[in-house]
Amino acid sequence: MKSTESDLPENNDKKMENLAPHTEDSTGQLMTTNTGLLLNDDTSSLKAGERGPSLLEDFYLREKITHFDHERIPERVVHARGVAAHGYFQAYNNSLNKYTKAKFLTDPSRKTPVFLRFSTVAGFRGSSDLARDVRGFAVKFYTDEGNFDLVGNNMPVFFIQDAIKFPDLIHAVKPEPHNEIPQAASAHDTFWDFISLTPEAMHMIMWVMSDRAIPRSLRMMEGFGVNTYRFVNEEGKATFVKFHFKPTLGVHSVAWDEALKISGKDPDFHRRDLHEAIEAGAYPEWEFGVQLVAQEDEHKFDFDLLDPTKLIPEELVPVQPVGKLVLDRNPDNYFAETEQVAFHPGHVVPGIDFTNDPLLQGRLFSYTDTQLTRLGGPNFQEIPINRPLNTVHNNQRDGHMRQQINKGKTSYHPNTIGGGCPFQAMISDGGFKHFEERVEGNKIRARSKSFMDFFSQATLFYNSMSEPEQTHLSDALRFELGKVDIQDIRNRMVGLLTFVDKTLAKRVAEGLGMDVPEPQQPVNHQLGADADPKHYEPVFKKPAVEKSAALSMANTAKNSIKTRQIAFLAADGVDADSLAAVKEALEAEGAVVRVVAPHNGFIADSAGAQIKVDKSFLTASSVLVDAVYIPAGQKSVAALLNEPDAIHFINEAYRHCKAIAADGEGAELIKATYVGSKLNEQAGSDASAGIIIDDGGNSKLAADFIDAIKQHRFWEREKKDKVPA
Ligand code: HDD
Repeated sequence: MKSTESDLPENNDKKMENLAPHTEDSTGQLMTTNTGLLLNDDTSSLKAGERGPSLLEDFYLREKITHFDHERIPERVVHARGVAAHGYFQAYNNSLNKYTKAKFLTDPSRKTPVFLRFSTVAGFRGSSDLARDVRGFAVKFYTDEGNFDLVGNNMPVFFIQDAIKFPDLIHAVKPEPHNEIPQAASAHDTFWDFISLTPEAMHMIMWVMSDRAIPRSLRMMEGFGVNTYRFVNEEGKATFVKFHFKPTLGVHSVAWDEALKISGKDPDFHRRDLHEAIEAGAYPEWEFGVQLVAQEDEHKFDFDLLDPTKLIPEELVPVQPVGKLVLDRNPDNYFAETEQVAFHPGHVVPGIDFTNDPLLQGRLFSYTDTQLTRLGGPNFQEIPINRPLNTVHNNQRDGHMRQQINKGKTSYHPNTIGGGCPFQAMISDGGFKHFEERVEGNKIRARSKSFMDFFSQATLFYNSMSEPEQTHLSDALRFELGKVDIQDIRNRMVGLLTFVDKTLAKRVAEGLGMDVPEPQQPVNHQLGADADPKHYEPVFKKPAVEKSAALSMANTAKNSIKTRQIAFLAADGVDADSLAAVKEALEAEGAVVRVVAPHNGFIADSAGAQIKVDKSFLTASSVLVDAVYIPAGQKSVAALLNEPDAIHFINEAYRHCKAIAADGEGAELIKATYVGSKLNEQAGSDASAGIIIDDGGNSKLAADFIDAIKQHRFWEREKKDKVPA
């Protein structure tokens, strides 16, 4: 559409004045080429005659198509699928002063901007959010002293102990090279082949096979720094530190059957959930905490602090809350921000330093290296999302896409011509100084013997699970190994499981229709033929604690229904009061109500008012919501009884152990489902947990429903039923 003269802005640049640098807003602007030439026609290419060939002279056509041809950059080799948000971090107090000189952690008056990118690891950029996988949890803190990146995961340990095995691990889990199958899934031969030969992975395998690998929301996951880092204080004294983020909404997951269905119904489920929550002002929050270990206590544990396959049980070292991290702004542009952000565990600030964890040491090389290919050269730090708050001064120059215009003649140090600038900072001015760790030893390719306990924390994790969590874990292993074609791999895996827990091994073996192999000394197949086995022989230990409460999601916070999605199944004639009263009660607690009806548009309630339909049964699904309510209203319920999708909705919500409530005639719909028959048979038993029906006797339906939603799931229903859904 052409603009009329009166629409024209006085000056095409005027509107840009109020924008932050690097942002563009086309509102009210005229279209230009990339050189700023005002464009009069973006619709037709330049031709020799109306029906003639296009002309090479058409500089605009060539500019536009060339730009388009180069719109894609290589995706991340791992963690390709991601979503991010802006926010801030603020310390509660200065309690960390004793341990670190990092100002953003010790000065409660500072509000440090952050950018947090969540990701899955194995899938391509377009893969489903609900793959069984580790989730990346990478935070960039834009501190006044430079950027600090905490590049962590939602699980506190890792598969391997040494970065040299990372390419092998990733090659094994990624789609198989001959046919590029499967997408975003570890359930295939090559992954389990590698794992079955790598006993050090067993602890991490417990985490990845647990419900942590299928989160309900990115807002309901923990974050962990995984590797052990060091704090360094003003006096140069160091303390070991492990970083934790605990979500205020608690840690929650979906069921595996649900995850599979979400992958089809809404593969963007997590990214949509994050985006919508932030747009609605329900800002995701985490408490940031640390586990601190004095330098002199380095060897006091029965595991090695440098071994990234181990966690420090919170019973041994509690997590101290340090501050709050809040996400309160969605990116303006996915590519410019989320895709181009470059994280690196080596981005540290004074007060934070590394340990000799061999995984971390390798990571310190990998992350800059990968950006050179992904972002095209050494100037990626100049991309707006990667720039620090403070200005950058050094003698690095030139290269692809250089943005900075360095003034002056000198680009070397030392110099006199430039007055010696830029100067090196004194440590007292905040200059970074590496922690002076004393190091000595032979040059040797080996692992420490203190890394050779592969099973005790895998057992600790399994023992800390609730019964339903243990069942989910063994079901996940049955699923994954069930997709493995090579029997030897299954045998080796079940063999390794016997060292974690014999019952677990038995349950998995039963599912696979095989016998549990006789326990054999696990062999570390990574060994070269002439390697000294003394360095690699597995060691068997009893964990110092037998159970750790923090490892089970059953012990998480269950005190809020904020941002939970509740489907109201309704049709014309729905009882106005029954709908409005429960809606009001749920919304007052921060939940989101979605009216699901046989058709889009509007339905008329019993009082004749028009109720907006959020989704029809065609596009809605029980797997996309947390709970279901069926309001009263004879006509509405009669219509729903004729709607097979409504019956399925309830059966499926029941199968996935969600809270279900019905008011008045709404109970008829429940009775018509499989759930109804179960309720009759087993009233008052586990089968009816989380089902709230007001057939005249329950005056506090909304309150009971809210309590039920807070529980997240009634997993106890699971083992009672095999619902046809
Ligand atoms: Fe890594 C990306 C987390 C081990 C090499 N890693 C990447 C991301 C996260 C992690 C969250 C995505 C960052 C983003 O959103 O852009 N990685 C971890 C954790 C590890 C770990 C918690 C173990 C403690 N990673 C690890 C090793 C290596 C790498 C051992 C290589 C030696 N990771 C990479 C990488 C990536 C990456 C190839 C891909 C894209 C990127 O770095 O920027 O360099």
